[in-house]
Amino acid sequence: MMDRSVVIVKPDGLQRGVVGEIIHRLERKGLRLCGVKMIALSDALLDEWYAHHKDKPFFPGLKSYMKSYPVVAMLWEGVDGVATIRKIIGVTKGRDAEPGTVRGDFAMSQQYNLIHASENAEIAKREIELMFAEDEIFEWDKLDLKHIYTDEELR
Ligand code: 3AN
Repeated sequence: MMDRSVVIVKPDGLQRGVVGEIIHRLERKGLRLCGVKMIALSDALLDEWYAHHKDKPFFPGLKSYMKSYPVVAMLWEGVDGVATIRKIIGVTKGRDAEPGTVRGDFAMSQQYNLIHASENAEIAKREIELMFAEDEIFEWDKLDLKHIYTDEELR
């Protein structure tokens, strides 16, 4: 089934100049870009976004890091897109992430790990509502889908 993941190139990703690299990897994979914008994250949004981390000792630092520079927020879609993109980004700690993943190839830190992607389909739905207005999401006919998936996979 097609699903959508919110991908954020975090402030360190912007500073490290990997925005294009990340878009390139997701594009090449065959995923469809449904939205993209640069945004300065607000306190209110971050409180909701990272509600599950609000009692963690690293929460204040995480928030100020996410507000330190703008981020690039994107919406990507594919069959099992959420799970596929989690594999592409690698595990949270850059030092542990497999080579070949975004974090494995470009990150060392547990906090400065360049990229966010929705953890599962349910969280993705909440993140899409938080991050994108309806008119920022684009349904467009990706003409090579028939070469990326079989008809059965697209059903
Ligand atoms: P992921 O981004 O891999 O889903 P989460 O949801 O556990 O990881 O954490 C969200 C963000 O919080 C991470 N991307 C990272 O920036 C930061 N973070 C997570 N764990 C730690 C930690 N132990 N120390 C500092 N920052 C952390």
